[in-house]
Amino acid sequence: MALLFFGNADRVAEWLPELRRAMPDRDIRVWPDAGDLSEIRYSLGFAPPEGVLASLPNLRAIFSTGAGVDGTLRDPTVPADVPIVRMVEQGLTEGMTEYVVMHVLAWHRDLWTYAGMQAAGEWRKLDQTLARDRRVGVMGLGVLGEDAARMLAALRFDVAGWSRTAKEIPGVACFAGEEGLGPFLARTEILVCLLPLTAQTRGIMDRGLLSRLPRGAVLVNVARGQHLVEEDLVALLDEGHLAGATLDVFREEPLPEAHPFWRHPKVRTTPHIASITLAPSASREVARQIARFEAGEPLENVVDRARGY
Ligand code: NDP
Ligand code: OXD
Repeated sequence: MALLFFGNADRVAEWLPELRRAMPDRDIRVWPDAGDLSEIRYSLGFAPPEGVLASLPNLRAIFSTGAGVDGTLRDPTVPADVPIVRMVEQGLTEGMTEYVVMHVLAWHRDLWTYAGMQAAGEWRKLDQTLARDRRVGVMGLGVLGEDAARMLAALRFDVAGWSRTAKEIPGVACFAGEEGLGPFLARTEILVCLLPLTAQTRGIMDRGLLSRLPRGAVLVNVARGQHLVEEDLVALLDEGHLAGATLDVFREEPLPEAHPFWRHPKVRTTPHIASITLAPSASREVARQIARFEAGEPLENVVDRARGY
């Protein structure tokens, strides 16, 4: 009943001791040293190499180290009858909310403008807006989006959210579906993207969608780089329709050296660290799920293959 872990050398060094601590009796193997493939019951990784999961004849569950499973699902050979479990873990949620709050506050309180003024030796006071008068919109009201929206609302921001199906979240104006998108965008000054990457959401943030934000709006993309048409964002920033962007995720990662985002004056980048799955707590979560599964209980946080998330 072995578990096969996928990751580069750094990830293996970080995760292996934690997996062994969380599941001391489990046979834990690291790809490509998988041994007898018929002994593998579980896999764990962010983007296992194409074809490998299909080569495991007795695989019972595929665990993702990420909340997003686009890395697993991009392999068309992943067996359709094996459940994929995405990572839902309190530390991952809290980390994301911290990042979102940090960047929303930074744009809201003109942190980057003041940083530029300090660099230029310029002493000048900008107008101040209170959070209650700042309209923030969160696209994706799932585990991460809802937590971030609630925390922003607790900080008194005027918060709205948009999701596929209708929601009710105290303190958050909820919009849903195609018909909800227009009014949601029209009232959003700071847009946070926390959608999963699916066939429906790939390229969703293009010129058409971003132009529906009010002039001077800001984007915080912490979901996936493929949600954004990067050239459209650069054009809208250069034209002045958008005032800035925080980008944690990119179409190509690592961000290529010559990419304009590195040096664009209105863009702040981080290297896909908005929230990092922490090996100790995530290993305990995988151990908990396997224990449930082997006790005959259903797995939690299973991906709906038809929806893609
Ligand atoms: P969930 O699956 O819990 O939530 C997804 C949300 O998106 C749901 O509210 C869902 O709507 C909504 N949604 C999906 N498709 C559509 C659509 N077509 N139109 C409108 N709404 C849609 O995901 P999580 O909150 O756990 O994670 C979100 C994403 O965050 C991950 O997929 C991953 O890509 C990214 N992420 C990034 C990290 C980073 O460090 N940068 C770290 C962790 C995650 P409904 O509720 O109606 O189903
Ligand atoms: C995730 C990520 O999906 O790290 O969890 O991006």
